Amino acid sequence: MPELKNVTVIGLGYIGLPTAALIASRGMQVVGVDTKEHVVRTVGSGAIHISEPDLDGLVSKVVSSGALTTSAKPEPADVFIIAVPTPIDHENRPDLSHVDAAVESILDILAPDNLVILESTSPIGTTESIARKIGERRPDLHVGTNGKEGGAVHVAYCPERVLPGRILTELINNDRCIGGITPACTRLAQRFYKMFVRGACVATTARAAELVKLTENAFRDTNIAFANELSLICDRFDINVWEVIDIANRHPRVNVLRPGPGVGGHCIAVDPWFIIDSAPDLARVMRTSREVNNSKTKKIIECAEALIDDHPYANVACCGLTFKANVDDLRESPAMDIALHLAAKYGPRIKVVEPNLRQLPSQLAEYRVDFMDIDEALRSCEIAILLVDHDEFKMVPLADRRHLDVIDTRGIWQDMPART
Ligand code: SAJ
Repeated sequence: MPELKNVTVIGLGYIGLPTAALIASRGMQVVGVDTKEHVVRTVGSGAIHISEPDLDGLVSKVVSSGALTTSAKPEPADVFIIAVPTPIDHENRPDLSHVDAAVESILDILAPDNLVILESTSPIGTTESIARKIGERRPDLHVGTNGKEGGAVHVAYCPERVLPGRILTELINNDRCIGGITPACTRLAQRFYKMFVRGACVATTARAAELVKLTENAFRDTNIAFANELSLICDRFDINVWEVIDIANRHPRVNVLRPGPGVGGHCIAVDPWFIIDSAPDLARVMRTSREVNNSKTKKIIECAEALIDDHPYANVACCGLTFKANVDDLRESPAMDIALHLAAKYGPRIKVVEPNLRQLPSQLAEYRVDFMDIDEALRSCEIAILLVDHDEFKMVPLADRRHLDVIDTRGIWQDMPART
């Protein structure tokens, strides 16, 4: 049985770092690798460079015990986990350059019995192409199955599925989907994940596992698009969309998601393109959903401009910048796009409130907008564009916001009468 004691995790971002720390806390020796020098240094000193509940304590503990160390380049190990970004380019096509670089960086140090796992969201066929590359560049190694002398290199795909804000809990408790390029690879990867995952480790093929991950996020994107489309239909007929959803969801088989200012983050707004790019002629609902969700951001900008232009002397509070509630993550954030657009057009009349950031992001600073807390914004503004449903905003009582003209993109300031 191959050893699974030493692990190298390539990529110390939102997934790689919590994964490395969790594995290190389960008795394995882990080396975390990143191309960014400040990440290697920060994590190596026991601190963290991202914000995620309870991660700081765990990283500090495993670094001080010596179970987690960091390095700028991969070191020989029993298991290699690749958790690097897979963005899309300006034509919405998958950019796999970080995965390619990660594979390249381990080719020379791979040894018989190693297990290579890809966790990054990837187009169908990526794991098989990694196995092919290893086979071509290291003909001395048997990839996938044991050769005559034994000691294969095993290759598998196991997508991350955790929700930012709940990463450590979900890393342990969520079910995992594991697809090797051969059944032997799947079995070894299952053995590895069972060492730290409490959820089920469900076996499938590498290609199916790749599509499972893309399906999960494309499904959510499509469902959010339905809610966003419904919000536009309600606006046209002057019907409260939040009330419609609330009542429709009392049907036992209906669960409409929440409309918003568009879909953000590095996953839901990106991953459907991986399917659309692979099967453009078939993925029609998914493409339309992406378009609907993107167009919702433009619609909010238009509505905000119309309201602000109607009140030429009003100050405007942009409430929230992050891509979703109670995180500090600005990646692909529609709220940020809207605030930037309004700041560029209205300058110092725009006041920005973001309780999860310590200072105004530099892109906004150049427009001379003020950064303030929600209490000050309520005192100094006549208009509020509510962009993110942070807890701090939910707690604002009606009496403190009655004087405002509000565009509530998240439905948290609706104050609907009780109906039952
Ligand atoms: N959103 C809405 N309406 C909703 C739900 C979400 O507008 O009803 C918006 C959010 O405001 C945000 C975006 O969608 O802008 C995405 O937020 P999210 O909470 O739905 O998802 P993420 O991006 O934080 O995490 C997702 C999760 N995937 C699914 O729920 C299927 C997570 O489990 C994945 O691990 C993660 O993507 C990922 O890394 O792929």
